[in-house]
Amino acid sequence: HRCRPYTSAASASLPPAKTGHAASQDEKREFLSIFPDLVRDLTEVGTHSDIPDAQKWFAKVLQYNAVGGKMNRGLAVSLSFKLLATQDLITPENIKNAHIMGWCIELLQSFFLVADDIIDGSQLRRGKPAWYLNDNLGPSAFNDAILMEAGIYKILHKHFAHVPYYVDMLDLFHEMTLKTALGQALDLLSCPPGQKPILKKFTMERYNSIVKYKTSFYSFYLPIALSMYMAGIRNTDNIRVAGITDRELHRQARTILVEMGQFFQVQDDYLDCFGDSAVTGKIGTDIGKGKCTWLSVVALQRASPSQRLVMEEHYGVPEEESVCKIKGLYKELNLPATYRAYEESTSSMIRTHIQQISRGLNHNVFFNFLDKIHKRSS
Ligand code: DMA
Ligand code: MG
Ligand code: MG
Ligand code: MG
Repeated sequence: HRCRPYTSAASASLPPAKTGHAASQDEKREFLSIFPDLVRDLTEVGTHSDIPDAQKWFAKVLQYNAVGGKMNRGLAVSLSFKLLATQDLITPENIKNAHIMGWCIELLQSFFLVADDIIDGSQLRRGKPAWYLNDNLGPSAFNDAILMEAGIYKILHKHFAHVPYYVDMLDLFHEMTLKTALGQALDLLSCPPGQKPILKKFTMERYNSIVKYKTSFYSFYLPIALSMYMAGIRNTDNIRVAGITDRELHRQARTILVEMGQFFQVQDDYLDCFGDSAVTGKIGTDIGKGKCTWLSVVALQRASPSQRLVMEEHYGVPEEESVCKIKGLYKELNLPATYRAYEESTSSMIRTHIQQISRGLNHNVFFNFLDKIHKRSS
């Protein structure tokens, strides 16, 4: 019964568009305040009480890994829901449900980050040692990533098993997880372990596919799609009182959000090399690991034959000296200035695209999300 093609009631008679805003301190506090309840759902619900050691460990994993980020993804669900839903649906209970969904995205993110840091050999995450390095956990951190992923479905079942869009929601989480993992696979295929990165594969087309899959879907489409499902809540007679399960609206939202995600990952790549660790809370590894990044792709597009040789020789070599050579080359090729120009032109292009999408979707959902990432330094 999923994704029934409704004609959107919202576009037929349009109320004045709400403008919305970035998350206020109060909203962040409110979002954070329900986290302990979710940890309790996962660790003290009476199930698994015969294995208290594992439950205690799970709580510790959640505490260390799920909090401390910017929470952009998690907060986006309620911010967007408030813009999309009719006023009667914006109740404290529904806002809380949006926050719970938001935390499920944060758990998905934490699951991927714990794994990503192991894979990428990163030292720092959110200003703390990456989980696998904390207390010398090493490979056993891998199971903790699985714990967090499994936690998502426990929470969704507890809070949403009765809602009409439960199956849509589960499908969406599963689909986003698969897409992200495929993106991570593609990311890794550019730099096979024990080999030099395959620079001839470093095209902009390939890069765009990697980041579309590994970043855009779960970071941008997932929160907005969930808020769209929620805004489609039915009344007690199961009549849809306002709703956005419309396939065409989802397609339009996805197109714009994928673009935004690509923009976001270009920023992530830039910050990996040129960002301030004190602000990003992480230490870059892309050059040493030989990742197919926006910087490496643009560098290869612009490199003279001798500069290409520098890339062939030093890209993907983790030693400090090689990493410095590559950073020097990036500067020689003026990549910081190119990046600033890219940031300006891409954000204004995304703005134009937002203006072109259906009026059935409040454009401020997208403008607000874009405002949050434009010119970011962390
Ligand atoms: C991250 O790509 C993608 C996922 C799915 C975690 P990345 O390795 O560039 O992220 P980060 O810079 O945060 O390690
Ligand atoms: Mg990484
Ligand atoms: Mg990675
Ligand atoms: Mg990165």
